[in-house]
Amino acid sequence: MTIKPLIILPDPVLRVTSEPVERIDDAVRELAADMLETMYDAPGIGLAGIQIGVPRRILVIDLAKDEEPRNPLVVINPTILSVSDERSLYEEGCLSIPEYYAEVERPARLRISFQDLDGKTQERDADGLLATCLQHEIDHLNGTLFIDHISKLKRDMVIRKFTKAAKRVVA
Ligand code: GNR
Ligand code: NI
Repeated sequence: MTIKPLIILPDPVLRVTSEPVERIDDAVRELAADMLETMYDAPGIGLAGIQIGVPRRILVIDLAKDEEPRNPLVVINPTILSVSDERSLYEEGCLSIPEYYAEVERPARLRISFQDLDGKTQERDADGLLATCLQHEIDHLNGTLFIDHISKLKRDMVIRKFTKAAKRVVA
């Protein structure tokens, strides 16, 4: 298991559409383990493959609190089957946009189908923070970031700030 470097805004890799995981083999299980270790180290509650530069449709989530036992969820090739009309508002952050937070409105509940690490197809209903996190991660698989759901003014501001910061690092 390895902690991988995170891809940070405005890296264009974050805009890539990830491809399906074709075969759930040991390499995919190792990728999932690396993603979980990277997420726990950050620390974060979710991570998509593209955030460590792997353009595959895989995401990991763990919503367990610090004092609770770990509860990792690995989601491969997810499909959103349905979403609720009801919306919910959460203050979101992203490991690829460090220390920036903004409220995002999304469907409050959804039902997804996905493959697990054994290659078995599962269905799952989610609400609350899990629903928000799943949608945030599935967005990453499609090259979408949470700042795409806020006002253009705020989005342009944060992109400009991170673009300037990236230029300072190179200089
Ligand atoms: O760690 C994370 N916290 C978070 C908080 C609210 C809504 C979504 C998230 S996901 C984020 C980790 C991340 O960037 N996943 O892609
Ligand atoms: Ni994110």
